[in-house]
Amino acid sequence: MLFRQLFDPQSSTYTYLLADSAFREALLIDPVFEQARRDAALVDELGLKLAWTLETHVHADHVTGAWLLREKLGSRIAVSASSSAEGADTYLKPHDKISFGKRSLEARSTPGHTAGCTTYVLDDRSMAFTGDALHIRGCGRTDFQGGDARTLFHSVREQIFSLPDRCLLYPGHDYRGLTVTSVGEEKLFNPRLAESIGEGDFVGYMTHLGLPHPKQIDVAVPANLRCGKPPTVTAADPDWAPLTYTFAGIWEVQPHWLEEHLRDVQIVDVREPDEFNGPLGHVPGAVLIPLGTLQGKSEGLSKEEPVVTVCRSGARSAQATVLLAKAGFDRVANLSGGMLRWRAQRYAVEGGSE
Ligand SMILES: N[C@@H](CCC(=O)N[C@@H](CS)C(=O)NCC(=O)O)C(=O)O
Ligand SMILES: [Fe+2]
Repeated sequence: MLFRQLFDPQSSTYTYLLADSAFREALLIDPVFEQARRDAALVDELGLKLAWTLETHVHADHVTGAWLLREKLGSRIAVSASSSAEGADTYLKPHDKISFGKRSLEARSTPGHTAGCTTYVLDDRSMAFTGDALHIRGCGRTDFQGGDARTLFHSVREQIFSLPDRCLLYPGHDYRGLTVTSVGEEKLFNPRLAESIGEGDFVGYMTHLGLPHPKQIDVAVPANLRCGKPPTVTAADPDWAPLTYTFAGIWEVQPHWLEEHLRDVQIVDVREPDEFNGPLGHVPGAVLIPLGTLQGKSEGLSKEEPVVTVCRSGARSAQATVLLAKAGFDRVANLSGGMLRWRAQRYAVEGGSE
């Protein structure tokens, strides 16, 4: 099985990619709207087909990427039947299974943080994805969205602590940078829910958490009740060129497109002068602005025309797209493979040697 733990720093949310490596079929648990491009690029680069997105619950702090990923990749959306969300493809009931290749996850109902919370347990019970029912040495709050401390206490004790001690637990969030725990560990050390702690103590603890509401709650809950479908807009990818988005977070343009559109864009070569005038030559019409001087010199560029950045291999110019985006250029892409690929594919150059 292929497994990746992904993180959204804005909301401290974990998204999990699971795939059957032989069948190349994948699912994502709790994707985040703003990270959907990143997730789609990873799925693509790993040669996977995204079959499902699964939600552990209707989130109050971020918008799910489920709808956007279905638009991009044709994945199907699974949510709990008790979630009240509209627009999903499957509504899961307790103990339903979601398959990916020959592997599967079992949906266990673990309400308490919200009324529709679900924990997903891998077929061999080696891993479980608890959402906000159980965090590492903590748990989700119980003060909104049908939350209830007594209900959460029973969910954790009966549905999660009944798994083998060695079962690894992956939470929906961690606010301290911790990544994984296990059933055995939480039974001993969870300060709210360890086996030595009683139901009354837990309820007292949860009643006095005193947390402010999540900043995004008024946007996130209505959006998540539509599985992340925006009220009006559609997925707005840049359309000035057939760009690809890499998992590293960079928009790229292919050499064959640039060759046909040399006059429609500003080409910025970010190598050093001796490389620009050296044996590889440069793309016809390119202007030289070495990466180290780009921040000061980008005023000379127009924001009306898209910018394509170029370097030897595509690494420095990828960084240049980030700097230009920060400077307010909203149509910027990196030349994929840089001058090395440009030359290998025998496109025209100025200067350089054969
Ligand atoms: N400051 C965060 C708060 C996030 C929050 O309340 N998270 C929920 C999960 S959706 C929770 O249960 N937090 C538990 C905790 O912070 O201990 C925000 O504004 O988004
Ligand atoms: Fe939550």
